[in-house]
Amino acid sequence: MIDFRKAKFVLSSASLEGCPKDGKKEIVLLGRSNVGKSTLINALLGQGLAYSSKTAGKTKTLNYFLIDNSFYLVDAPGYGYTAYGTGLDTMFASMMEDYFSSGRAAGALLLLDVRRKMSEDDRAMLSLLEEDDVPYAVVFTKSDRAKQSEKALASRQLGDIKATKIVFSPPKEGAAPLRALVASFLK
Ligand SMILES: Nc1nc2c(ncn2[C@@H]2O[C@H](COP(=O)(O)OP(=O)(O)O)[C@@H](O)[C@H]2O)c(=O)[nH]1
Ligand SMILES: [Mg+2]
Repeated sequence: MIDFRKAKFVLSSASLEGCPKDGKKEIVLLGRSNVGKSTLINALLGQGLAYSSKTAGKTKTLNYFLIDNSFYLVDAPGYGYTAYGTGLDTMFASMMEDYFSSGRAAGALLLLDVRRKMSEDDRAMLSLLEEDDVPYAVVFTKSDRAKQSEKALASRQLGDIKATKIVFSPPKEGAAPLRALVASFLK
């Protein structure tokens, strides 16, 4: 059993060269700014770690949290607020392309706001995951604010996308389903 409460912030890096080299598995969290990534990390870890180590401003870094001395949770920079409003900015896009093609990610959680339509950026992220065969799950956030009909619509938007697993967050049962999801990528 992984003890998610045994967690610490390790480093932030704007390039693959600066990422840990100890070969521990990594689970990466992806999603637009404000989708609820930090909130999800804190729920998983049962503590407020993600806020305190949040990098300020426009710094686009991969933020590494070591969990139970066994694997990394990686908080990827939020996208969606670029200089031109739409489209992944090129620095960020190429960092994520390098990241996924490096094979570092044992799994990914793509966070989508249950009440919003998927953006171009969300779809670009999905394409990267599919191209590099990264196992991933979709986590619909803010489902406590959504009606049942909105949830149904959100799932349908995914259409034929291959995500094997879909979770609505925050689930009534708390963090357990999310932790199980993360653990499933570490087998
Ligand atoms: N109601 C509700 N609010 C949420 C949820 N997740 C995040 N939020 C709120 O959405 C805002 C952005 O969340 P944050 O975790 O900082 O997003 P990030 O930019 O993706 O890291 C904050 O005000 C959170 O309190 C959720 O599941 N339900
Ligand atoms: Mg955040």
